[in-house]
Amino acid sequence: MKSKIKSSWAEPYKMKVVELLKMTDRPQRLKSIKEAGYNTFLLKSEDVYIDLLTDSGTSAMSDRQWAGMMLGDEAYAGSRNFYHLEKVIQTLYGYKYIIPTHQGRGAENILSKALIKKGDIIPGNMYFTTTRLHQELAGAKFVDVIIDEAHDPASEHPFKGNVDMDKLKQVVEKYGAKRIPYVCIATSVNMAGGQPISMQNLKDLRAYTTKLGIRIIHDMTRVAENAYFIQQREAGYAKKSIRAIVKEINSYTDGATMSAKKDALVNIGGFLATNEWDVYEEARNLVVIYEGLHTYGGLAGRDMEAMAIGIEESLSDEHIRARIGQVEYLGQKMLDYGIPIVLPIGGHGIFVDAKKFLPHLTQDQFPAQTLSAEVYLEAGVRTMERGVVSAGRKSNGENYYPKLELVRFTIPRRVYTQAHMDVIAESINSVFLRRDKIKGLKMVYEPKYLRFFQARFERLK
Ligand code: PLI
Repeated sequence: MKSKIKSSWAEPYKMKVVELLKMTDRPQRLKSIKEAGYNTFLLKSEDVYIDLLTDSGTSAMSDRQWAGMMLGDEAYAGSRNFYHLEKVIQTLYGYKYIIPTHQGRGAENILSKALIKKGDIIPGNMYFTTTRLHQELAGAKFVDVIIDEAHDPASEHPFKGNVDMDKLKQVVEKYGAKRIPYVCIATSVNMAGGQPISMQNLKDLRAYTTKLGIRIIHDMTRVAENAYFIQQREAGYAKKSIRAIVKEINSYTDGATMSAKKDALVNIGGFLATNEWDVYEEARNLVVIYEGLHTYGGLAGRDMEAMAIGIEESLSDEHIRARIGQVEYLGQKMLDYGIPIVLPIGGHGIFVDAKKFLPHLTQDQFPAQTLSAEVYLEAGVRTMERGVVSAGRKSNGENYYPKLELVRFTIPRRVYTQAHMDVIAESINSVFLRRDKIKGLKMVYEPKYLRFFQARFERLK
């Protein structure tokens, strides 16, 4: 088969510092994965060769960001780095009021507490683990209104993150607009495989929700990556910059939560943003309970400085082209080997379809968890389950059985090389060649919340 690998995505940076990696052999890895209960979250990082667990907090910061950290103003209140960050967010993202938080879920907690009443409904373009849990803990029920194509790994719809407007209208008719404090919209929908939402869909959503007086809250964790896909795929955007597209996306929304650990190129940090004074006022009251004063929100001054600089760097067209170019390179190599992956290739990683990869396992035998453990065993590459384990249980105790049973190969930003991508593709291919002999897992320990982080498994005989 002729490969469609593009060769024009070279990085707009060079290396100044490197981190040495430990190489392991198979017996060591077998011991490590058994000790970790076949859960890659419980592996020690030093036992991992290429770490694709997440793109969260794993970016390499630039020399400008590191220099910025030396400019940290560690005052308890009113740090100058807060004002810098506030200005960057207002200017580049276009939101009015900003509250820093220690990371994304800190913002989700505060936002959910500020806006949700018991019995409320939150429609959204697919769930995210922490986001939905905070909505549920605040008393709401999440309803998925993403288009059906998002649940089909093989569908090549260019905007699988789109909201199905008919599904949303049905939710509004069923529950009434008064019970919907906001629609929760993620850009680059993580659980769907890093799939974008289109600008047209956002415009339609804005027009519809404005009529009903319903807010749109934007999970903008990977907004720059979404903007890249709009630039590449949506009519009228090819000549617009990532900066301009990001600002336009945000302009159709009323507020945002952000995990700056992804797009914004920092190892820790996040924020809550809103255009409404009342919401800001309530969130500013809450942040002092859960995070810290509203001018630091659980962060050091130096962290806010690194974030301000990272946000600017993340919106460069050259950066995002190289970033997604690398992900596409890996995805295309896997396709060349015949590995079943979610299509189109998403923004932050490659999502392997574990149901297709291991068709002899039922979902109760945790195909994605199993495959993730096997990939580690094969070559020390750490990935993450995004299937039935991540989906967790409903409030009535029943398991959610998501259609998507995926293993996520998430690519940290500015960290690994093209040769690393080759090793990753070769390792998954080696597992693919012996897939018929792979046995499933049983769960032997299940934590109460967000079980995928700490659950333990044993291999089925
Ligand atoms: O990990 P946090 O608390 O900074 O952010 C939570 C969070 C919110 N929204 C989205 C879309 C996320 O992807 C997200 C965190 N994601 C992680 C940790 C990931 O590995 O994908």
